[in-house]
Amino acid sequence: MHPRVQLARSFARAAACLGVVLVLAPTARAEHHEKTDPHASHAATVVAPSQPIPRTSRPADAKLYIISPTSGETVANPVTVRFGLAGMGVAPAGVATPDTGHHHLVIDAPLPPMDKPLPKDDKHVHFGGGQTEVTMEMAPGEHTIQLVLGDKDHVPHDPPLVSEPVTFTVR
Ligand SMILES: [Cu+2]
Repeated sequence: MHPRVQLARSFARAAACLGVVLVLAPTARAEHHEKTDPHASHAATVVAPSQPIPRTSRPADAKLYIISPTSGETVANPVTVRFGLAGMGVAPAGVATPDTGHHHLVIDAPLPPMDKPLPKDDKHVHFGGGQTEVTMEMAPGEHTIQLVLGDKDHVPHDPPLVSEPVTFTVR
């Protein structure tokens, strides 16, 4: 019994080593082919692409808009931005209800890519709780804001639902 247990253990250890080798081998082979064989390199690209992120469809006639402030307006701090959505509903992040999404405010930044989760930082603010307005302090001067609706995973819908940008001044 005792030697058999030892044998089984060393087999398991060998299998574990083999497993590591098997996992690493395809990568090493792909790198090798990339350098030596252009056809194999192309095949490797097709086999292992970055998977497209699933997108959520939405009603074609939905509208996203900024109720206030309005373009050209001058406002005082704190600034309240009100979000408008028609033809769809607001749902918190993580909730998979058809034809819903949550608001994202892009502040003084270009629109981010529409085929991946929206960034989350000072210029890309998520309202994952289902909020429909925000009140915030903004630096005096001109600002441009834009709304993007995101699905439960913070990914813009297909097609993306984006508001017109609004440029206003904070005094
Ligand atoms: Cu989000």
